[in-house]
Amino acid sequence: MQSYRMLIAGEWVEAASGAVFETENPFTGKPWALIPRAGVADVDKAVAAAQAAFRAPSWRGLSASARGALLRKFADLLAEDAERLARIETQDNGKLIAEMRGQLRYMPQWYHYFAGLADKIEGRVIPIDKPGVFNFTREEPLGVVTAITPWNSPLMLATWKLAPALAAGNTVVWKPSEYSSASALEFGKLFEKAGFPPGVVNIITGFGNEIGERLVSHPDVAKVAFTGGDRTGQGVYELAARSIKPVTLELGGKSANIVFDDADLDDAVKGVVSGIFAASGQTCIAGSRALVHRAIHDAFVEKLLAFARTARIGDPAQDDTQVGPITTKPQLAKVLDYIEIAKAEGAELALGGKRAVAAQCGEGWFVEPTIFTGVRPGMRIAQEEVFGPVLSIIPFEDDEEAIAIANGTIYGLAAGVWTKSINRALTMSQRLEAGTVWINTYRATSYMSPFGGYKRSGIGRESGLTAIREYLQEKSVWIDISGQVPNPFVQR
Ligand code: TXE
Repeated sequence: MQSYRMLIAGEWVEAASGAVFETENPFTGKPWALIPRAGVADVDKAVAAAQAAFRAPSWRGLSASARGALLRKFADLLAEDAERLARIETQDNGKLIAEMRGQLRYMPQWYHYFAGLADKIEGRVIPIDKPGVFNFTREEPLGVVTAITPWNSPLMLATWKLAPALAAGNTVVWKPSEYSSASALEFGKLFEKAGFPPGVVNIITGFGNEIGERLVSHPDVAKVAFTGGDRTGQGVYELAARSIKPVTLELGGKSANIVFDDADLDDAVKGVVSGIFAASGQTCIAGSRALVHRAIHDAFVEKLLAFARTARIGDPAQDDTQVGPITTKPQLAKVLDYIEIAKAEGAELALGGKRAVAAQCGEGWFVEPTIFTGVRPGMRIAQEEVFGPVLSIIPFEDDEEAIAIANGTIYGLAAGVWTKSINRALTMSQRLEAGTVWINTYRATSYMSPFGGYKRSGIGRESGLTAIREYLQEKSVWIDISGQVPNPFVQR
């Protein structure tokens, strides 16, 4: 079994306690590597290293352009190492190799984009209302940022945090999910190779319930950037509030993919399938509710079932596999539980509904692509995030009802709209309460476009121009140019 170490202050180290944990391959169900199990002492060491690096001239003294150059160098190394990292991630979290190759090919763009922004972070001169005074602003980094990331897209979701945080001049303590630490530790080697000073990026591995609290509440951590489940996110937010820390939170959803009666049904079928069965539904943007206009409901469902049945399930490391395993054992149990809940609520099972045990699934943690029809908006299966390949089809009568159902959850991460009408497309883009609305497409994201949630789906935005603001603070500088400091006892 392979043994990993974590990255603190530029050194590859074991946990102070020497403890390790096993990480498992979801396709074989077997452990394949040992990961350091950090404790509170390791958190403190990593934060101290990041704090020292933040203040050191080797980072603080770098010009913004030099910071950008480091990020570009990192992007190039990442591109060179893409295939290897893709394979490790597939082995550790069961994502399809085909998807991982796509992600890794695209990921360097985040570093290039934010490298380009690094030396365009500018303050303003304020035409202040007081005579004899010059006032300007500086945009400054926050300090030590902790990035806490989940297992569903380990490197990509970390990239969304690391690229802007570093471009803005912060230092980072990154804690990947305990279910997907290996690729993070491999990734860490590239920061070293690119020439980032020691301590600028630290990676500590371990369990959220053991070290999460210390990371979030540490007095020297200036900001928390978190992606994960909404309960955990709520706890992180409450804890961060106690020490008045800014947060960005990305907390999943129950996104609606709305198919109108004027849609191209073949396209809509592809969009709905990609929305829920890609990554076996383990994406925050999963289109887990298909809202379908009654006039086309039966025709749409027939086409959808026919297409969904063609999905090739199996070994995620094979190029032509289309549906891979569930990443974690608890998640497998959770998905199967929700299937039972849906049945008990009276939803009609139209496809799948079981743990997949086909020969090509081996001992892996697979769930059959599952589709429920006749789902009512108030059912738990239509309200709660399953995070698995389980689609709920909900019929609707008209546009108003579609909007009411789509907006009728606590979440607001994304929505899809399938229509040929430009009026309807624009109206929907305005009225849907979601941070991202896709029209006649689904799942598109880019380093250039802001991503984040409305309502309980989160706070703040990742990617795009606005993302770098999440990692900066504004300082106002006042300079007296009158040369006359007034008598403080005389009111002006
Ligand atoms: O996530 P957690 P889990 C949803 C999905 C899934 C559910 C649970 O519905 O079924 O969350 O998944 C760290 N303080 N999403 O349990 O716990 C943890 O170590 C600080 C949605 O895996 O949110 C990991 O690094 N950190 C989603 C990270 O939080 C703590 C992605 C996320 O784990 C902590 C994943 C604590 N007290 C799951 N406890 C999305 N938005 O895409 C845990 N962590």
